[in-house]
Amino acid sequence: MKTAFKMKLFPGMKEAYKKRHDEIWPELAALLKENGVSDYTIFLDQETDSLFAVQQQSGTSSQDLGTTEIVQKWWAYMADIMETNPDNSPVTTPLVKVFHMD
Ligand code: RM4
Repeated sequence: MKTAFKMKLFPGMKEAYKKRHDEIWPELAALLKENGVSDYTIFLDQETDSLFAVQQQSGTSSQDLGTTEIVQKWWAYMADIMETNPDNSPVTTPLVKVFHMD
């Protein structure tokens, strides 16, 4: 199942965000894959600093893994450049699919 959600980057943090994701921790990538997350892409709207994430998930969403230590460390690592909740999880808004074409 393909799902999408948006997050919010702090202004001027595009390069930092991209660099950190270009260098995503192998253990985080492995955890995502082990939990059935694939084809996971994040786009940035440079006008609004909104981040749009799209993922293929078999059950668990990438955002459901916050009980794991590696995701908690990643969220803490990212918290200085994006909007987060008190637990460092990204502020996310689920997006509604309105069109799909294979
Ligand atoms: C994002 C955010 C998400 C995480 C991805 C890998 O910046 O932290 O929660 O799933 O990175």
